[in-house]
Amino acid sequence: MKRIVVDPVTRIEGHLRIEAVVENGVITEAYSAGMMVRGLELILKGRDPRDAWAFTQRACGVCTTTHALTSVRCVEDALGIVVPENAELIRNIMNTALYVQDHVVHFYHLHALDWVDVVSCLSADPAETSRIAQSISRWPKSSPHYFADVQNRIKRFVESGQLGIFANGYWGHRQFKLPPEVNLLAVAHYLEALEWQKELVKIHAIFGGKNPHPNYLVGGVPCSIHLNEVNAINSERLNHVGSLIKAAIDFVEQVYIPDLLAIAGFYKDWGAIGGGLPNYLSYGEFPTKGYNNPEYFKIPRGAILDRNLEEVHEVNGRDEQEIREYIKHSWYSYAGGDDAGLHPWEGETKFNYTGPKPPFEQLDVEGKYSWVKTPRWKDHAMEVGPLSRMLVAYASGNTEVQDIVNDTLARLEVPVTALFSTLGRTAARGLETQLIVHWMKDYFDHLVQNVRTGLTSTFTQEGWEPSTWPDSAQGLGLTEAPRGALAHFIRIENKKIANYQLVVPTTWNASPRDPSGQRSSYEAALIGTPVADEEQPLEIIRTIHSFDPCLACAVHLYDPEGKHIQEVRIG
Ligand code: NFE
Ligand code: MG
Repeated sequence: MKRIVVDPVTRIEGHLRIEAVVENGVITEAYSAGMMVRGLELILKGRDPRDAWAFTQRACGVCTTTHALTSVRCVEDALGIVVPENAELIRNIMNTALYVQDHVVHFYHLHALDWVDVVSCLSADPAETSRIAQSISRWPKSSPHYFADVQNRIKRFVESGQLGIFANGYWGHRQFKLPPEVNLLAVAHYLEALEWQKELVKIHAIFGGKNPHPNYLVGGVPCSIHLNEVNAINSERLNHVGSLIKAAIDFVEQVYIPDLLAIAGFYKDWGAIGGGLPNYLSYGEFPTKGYNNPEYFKIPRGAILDRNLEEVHEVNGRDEQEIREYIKHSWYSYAGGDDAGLHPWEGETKFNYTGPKPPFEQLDVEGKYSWVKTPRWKDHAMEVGPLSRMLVAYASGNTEVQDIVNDTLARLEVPVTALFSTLGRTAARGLETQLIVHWMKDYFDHLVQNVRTGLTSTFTQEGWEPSTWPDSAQGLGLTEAPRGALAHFIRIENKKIANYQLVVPTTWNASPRDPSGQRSSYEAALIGTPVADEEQPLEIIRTIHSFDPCLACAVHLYDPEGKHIQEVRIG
């Protein structure tokens, strides 16, 4: 049967190919394939474990810092290192800053144009846009004159025949539902968010020297605190961080969340589309009493099966029966054969490309068809990401999460089942941002309080010296990256890395089928999605983008020559 091919899916990181079978206007079958290959796990072998963060962080520039954080946690776990409280707080501030920036950028720059028709905003009445803006928010940039200016900028783009960054949308598609005035509002904020996000990440530069890819350190953080020292984290720098956090709270509360709710109100039907898998996994995140005490994390660790919010299952990444990766449909081979599943401490990375020479018409979905491995939790296919986190927190009885979720469902007048959907996934990302931006302030206030009382330590030397290490050790780093559950696994032999495996959020969500034929998140979520126009499969993009794909993370492997191995084809 003929398949719609979308390759590459754009407005994501990395190369993703989707093939979907459409019958009578509805998707009945779908395949997701990672079309790039890289090689971090091989590059890490034989290196000093204390350097692993710098290599793994290069997996991706979007969720920048998350792999470094996971890596230092993993190595510290292996070597029994416990970092000082200030280091945990600074890591939390950097991680929450990443979340807020990443989620806002996803909403406006990677996802909004699936719902917002840029060209339609040319026919908007700026005075009416201004009235709408002022009715949903007290954000100051909201005069008729301001929106008329934005409209003129877009008009000049369109008249020049060059839409620039807006060139490739399905403009005019009949599934765009917003009035021109709301489209104009969203486009104005798209442009503002671009400016704003580059300010926020200065937090990474202040604590980690730069962004993307700030510096990390096994044993703590690579910055010292001294209020009057020019080169340290001093009063001026702390004040700068404080003002960036304040601006972040304003932007999230006055721009992102009002826009999210306004746009969602026109797309409530997407609360019944794109649900996919009924299973949700969260490793938990944001330690309040240290990384080794997950019972005190702000977002809990746990798993939900069959959408049963009455029960949260315990998750143990060390149990070799729980997390396993399969390669039945991925271009790798295992010594134990194609049906084997390996816990990542025993993980293998051996390429085995069996597909035709690209470009090709169609994936061979009976055989291997992706560079992404297939992770499973107790052999269940699991969705990971903001929706999983909010559901696990909700079901675990976290009242902060329950309140914000219940309030939003009531405001949108949608049932609780609307969470299990494309709309629910996009809403969950916004709601967690609303919580996390305040947690960032809490961590910052706590850090300032510590410094005021003379507690300035940011690093421990305990366990740093290789002469103190055992002959062999293994460690596990669990993190919730913005896109979901992220794990690094290390085995150390004779002071060097013997094996290092990354099991990444997009690996869970974008993977091909497992040996028993179970679909992963993307493939499952597309089933039942309506497609109004097969030439312009906007609906496929909406559901896939709701996961915020990152194939660079998912296939953390480099082609040795660094060249493209896949011709790009738009289907
Ligand atoms: Ni490259 Fe990443 C995040 C990680 S992948 S973006 O968030 O880890 O899904
Ligand atoms: Mg991996």
